[in-house]
Amino acid sequence: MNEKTAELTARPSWKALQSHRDEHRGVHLRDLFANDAHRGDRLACEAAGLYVDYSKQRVMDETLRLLRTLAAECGLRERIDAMFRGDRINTSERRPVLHVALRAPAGSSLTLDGKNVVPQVQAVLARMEEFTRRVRSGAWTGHTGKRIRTVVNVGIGGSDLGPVMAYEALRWYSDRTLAFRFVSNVDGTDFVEATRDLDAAETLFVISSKTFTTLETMTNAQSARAWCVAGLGDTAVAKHFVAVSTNAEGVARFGIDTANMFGFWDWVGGRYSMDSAIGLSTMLAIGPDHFRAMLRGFHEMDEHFRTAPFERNLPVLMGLLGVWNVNFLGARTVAVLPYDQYLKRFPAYLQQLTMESNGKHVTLDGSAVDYQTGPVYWGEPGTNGQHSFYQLIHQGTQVIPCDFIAFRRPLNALGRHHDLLMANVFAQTEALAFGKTAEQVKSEGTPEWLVPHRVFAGNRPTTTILADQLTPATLGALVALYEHSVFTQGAIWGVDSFDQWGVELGKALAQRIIGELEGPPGAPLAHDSSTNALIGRYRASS
Ligand code: G6Q
Repeated sequence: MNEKTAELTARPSWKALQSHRDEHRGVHLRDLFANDAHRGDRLACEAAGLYVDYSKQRVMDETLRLLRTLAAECGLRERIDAMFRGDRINTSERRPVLHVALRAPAGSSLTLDGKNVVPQVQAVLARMEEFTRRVRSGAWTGHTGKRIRTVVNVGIGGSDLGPVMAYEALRWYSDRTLAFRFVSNVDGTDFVEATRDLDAAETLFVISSKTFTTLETMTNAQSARAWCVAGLGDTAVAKHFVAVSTNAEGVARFGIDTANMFGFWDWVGGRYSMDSAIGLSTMLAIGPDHFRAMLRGFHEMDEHFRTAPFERNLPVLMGLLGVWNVNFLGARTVAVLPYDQYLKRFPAYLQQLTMESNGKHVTLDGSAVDYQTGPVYWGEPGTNGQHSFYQLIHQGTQVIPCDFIAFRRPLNALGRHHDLLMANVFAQTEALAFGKTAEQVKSEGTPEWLVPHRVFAGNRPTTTILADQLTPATLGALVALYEHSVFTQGAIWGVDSFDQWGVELGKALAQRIIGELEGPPGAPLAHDSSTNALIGRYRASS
């Protein structure tokens, strides 16, 4: 049993925030806007091409001041400096956390154990660029001399969600003569459906796995090799497989020439790796120049996070607002609502980034937390969500803070579509903040019995992130914004945002059960009665 309890809730600023919340419980966003004609401009901030309006969050100047005091008491400044300094801030894995080095410009310096890591990052980027140019120009051909038409990224978790999200997000910039598929699930359906209409002679597999030991990826990679060999013979593997990994030995053992391996380092966490070599499929899709532009967007946000005062530091503000909503207003989930079809996988990507990072029950020193940590993130692109779950956000019984993400200019201008899309963004945040009172409903001639159903309480917190257009640089800045706001929250909650021990137990139990499913049919089982019965039924059917 865990003896120690975390100190956060005993901090003076935490207590001050609780009293502040209790004192202003009855204050509605309607009042806050009525009392400050400039609130909408004042509580907004811009950096790296992202305009963030947080005026529709349930905060006052005093709330923000107290949140900044909390950040100071929790040592946020020191934590940021420690990350950029290459300290081993991922303490439970004893690793530094240096994804910011992945987007540091050539010629700059970020040192780890006295060594500048930027040159090695740039060297891998240069190799990725060279390979990308060869594939895109047709200089790299398959085993039979045909050019590559389809790239299949095989990976899972951080080695899948970033690549697939970025590919979808930047599809507009992609080379349409190349097709991209993503295989992650160990469910054979994923592989079979992804490859059923492909010609092996024109297909390139990118096996993306930091460790090169992950069960799902290794299983899919073996199936991919068998599929390729069945079509083209044993000697074809060299021209149809490349690897992205930190494990050169594992790559070689699998049969991929390490000359066709793109490396990265143990200081890049899986969910923070889409801008490392794990982004090879992204670079193949959008080309080296757009990839570099994406890195510049990331870097601009990194610099903003590192240097801007907390009053106008976007990741810090968003992180602190998240803490306010979760720990003081009782929010348990956050909805991420991109009003851009290209960002359809962004909520899924953010789910891993936020929930694997901050879904923790102990602090860095192993003390049990007595407060909520990471909330559940979920979402769908607008306007689709409006016709399904928005009902609960507007009139349900729980506070669901929402992040709306939108762009001033569309990538696909089509008639009135963009005006209609954007009208919905603005309308939703307005409706959620201000609602509709019973008096307003009655004044519209609504029959008395229907009035309660048509009332909107309002006071539902939202943030709107508005950028000019969805570009590679904007995507980089947007991802970095969330990465660093997750970091900010982790620093307040005192957790290790860079480990993921919670995924281990299920993996280990599955290893044992695999043996039981594939072993002798009648072998005795020693699980609980439920697990025994389920395995028994499965074995009986196979
Ligand atoms: C992310 C996690 C996890 C990881 C996958 C894939 O932060 O560590 O999602 O990315 O388990 O791991 P490999 O890249 O090693 O196959």
